[in-house]
Amino acid sequence: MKQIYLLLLLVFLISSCVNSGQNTNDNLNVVNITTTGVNTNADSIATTSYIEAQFLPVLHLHPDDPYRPSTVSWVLPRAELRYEGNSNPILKKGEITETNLQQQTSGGESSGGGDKVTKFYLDYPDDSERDITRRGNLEEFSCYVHVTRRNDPMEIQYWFYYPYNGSIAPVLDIAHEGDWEHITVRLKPDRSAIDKIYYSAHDEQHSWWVDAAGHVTPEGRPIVYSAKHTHGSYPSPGKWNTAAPTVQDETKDGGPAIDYNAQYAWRSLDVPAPLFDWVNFNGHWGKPGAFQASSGFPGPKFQKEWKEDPR
Ligand SMILES: [Ca+2]
Repeated sequence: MKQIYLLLLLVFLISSCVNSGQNTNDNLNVVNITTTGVNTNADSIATTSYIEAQFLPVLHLHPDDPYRPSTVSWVLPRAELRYEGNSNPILKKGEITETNLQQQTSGGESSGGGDKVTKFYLDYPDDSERDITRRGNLEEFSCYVHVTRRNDPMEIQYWFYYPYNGSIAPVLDIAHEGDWEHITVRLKPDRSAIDKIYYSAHDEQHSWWVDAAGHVTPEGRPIVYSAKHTHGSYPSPGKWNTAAPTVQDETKDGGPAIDYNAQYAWRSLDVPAPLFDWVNFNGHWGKPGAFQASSGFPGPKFQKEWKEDPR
C-alpha cells in the first residue's frame, strides 16, 4: 500500500503546478520535498499528501465580486515590505522573495518566526498596477494546506489567499489588502470521508461546523461559497448575518468556481521548503487601517485558528 501512496504522490508532484504553468520555481520546490524525507509525525509525507489531496475544495466565487484569489508567488513581486512608522520601504517592489520576506529586521523586530505579530506589513504601491494586484488573478491560484490534528479525528485546513478584501459595510469601511480565509475538514476515524466541515466566515459566532452531507462533491470533496468582497467561507448560496447588525454577507451561484483538485493547485504548508518560507512572515499581509477589520491580516500561521479551530 505504501508503494501505491508513493506512486500517487509522485503523480501529484509531477503534475503539480499553478495552473498557468508559469510558476516553475514552485514545481522545483515541490520536487525537492520528495527528497528531503522529512517525517515529523506518525504519517509519512506521502501518506499525508495523499490524504490532503482527497479532500481538496471546490470554491464558488461570487459572480459580482471584482476581488479574486491568487497565489503568494504572484503577489509578492507586486508588493513592497514596510514597517509601521518608517517612511521608506524595507524592500521595494520587485525585491521581495518568499525567503527574504521573513529575514528582515527593523524597530528591534525580525520579520520572521516567533509567535507574535510584528509591525512589518506588505503594501501595494500606489501605481498603475495596484488595482490589478487587488483584483487577484484567476490564471494563477493555489490553496494552502495545513494539518491541525493528526488523529482523533484528523483535521485539515485549506487556506485561500485573496490580495484584497472589499467593503460591504455601508458606513464603516472594512476594505483591506491581504485577505486570508479558510475552511477545515474533520475526517471520519478511518479517514475515508469527511465528517464535518468548518466554514470560517468572520468571528467565532459566525463560523460553523457543518455536517458534510449535502456539502461535498460526488467525490466527497468540500463545496465552499466565497462571500462577495469579504470572502468569508459558507456552505451554500444565500445571505448571512455578520457581527454588524445590518450588514450581511452574500454568497451566490453563477460565478467562477475553482476546483483545486482539477487544477492541481495546492501546497502543503507543513513541509519545510524554501519557497514556502513566507509562511513564517510574522507581519501583516496588507497595510494597517483605522481598526483591525480594515487592516491587512497576518498570515495563516499567525492566526489563532492555525493551532485549532473552535470545536
Ligand atoms: Ca476577508
